[in-house]
Amino acid sequence: MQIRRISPILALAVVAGLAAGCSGDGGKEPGKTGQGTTASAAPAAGEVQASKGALSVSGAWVREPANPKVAAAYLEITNTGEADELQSVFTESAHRIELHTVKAENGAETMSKVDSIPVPANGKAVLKPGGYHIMLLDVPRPLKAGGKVRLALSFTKGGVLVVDAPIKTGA
Ligand SMILES: [Cu+2]
Repeated sequence: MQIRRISPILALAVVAGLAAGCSGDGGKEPGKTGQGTTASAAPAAGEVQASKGALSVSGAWVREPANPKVAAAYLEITNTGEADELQSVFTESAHRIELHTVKAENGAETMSKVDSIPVPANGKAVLKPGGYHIMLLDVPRPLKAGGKVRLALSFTKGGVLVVDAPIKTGA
């Protein structure tokens, strides 16, 4: 039996549970970097980082931000089933998250908020620089390359998938 809509509270609980032990209370943690967990090697390109039902997620990463208060996360969602949508994302690494797309207007690229990101049936949703992305806002602790960000991705039909997105420099 499948629930159509996962409650934000439940998704948050998933993240909180999995991230237990590395939360801190917003204060400084001398000697600790990133999430406080061991940073493993970055996953190989195309490697599936999480899967559930028809959905799998690969290539998740977060760009080390120039402005420490905001960051963008990118990943690929492969769907072998019916059309779905990425509805919301939760993380302990940001106080606020929005789903964004990039639009070209008068030759300038601007980001705008979207309610959800479509995941086509038997297809892929690709979140990448210059396109759809997950925007992390009000980031409490600086995100540094070598660390990682745990993201809980909540889908309309597919439930919640959790991935660890390595923080990297670059475009
Ligand atoms: Cu954005």
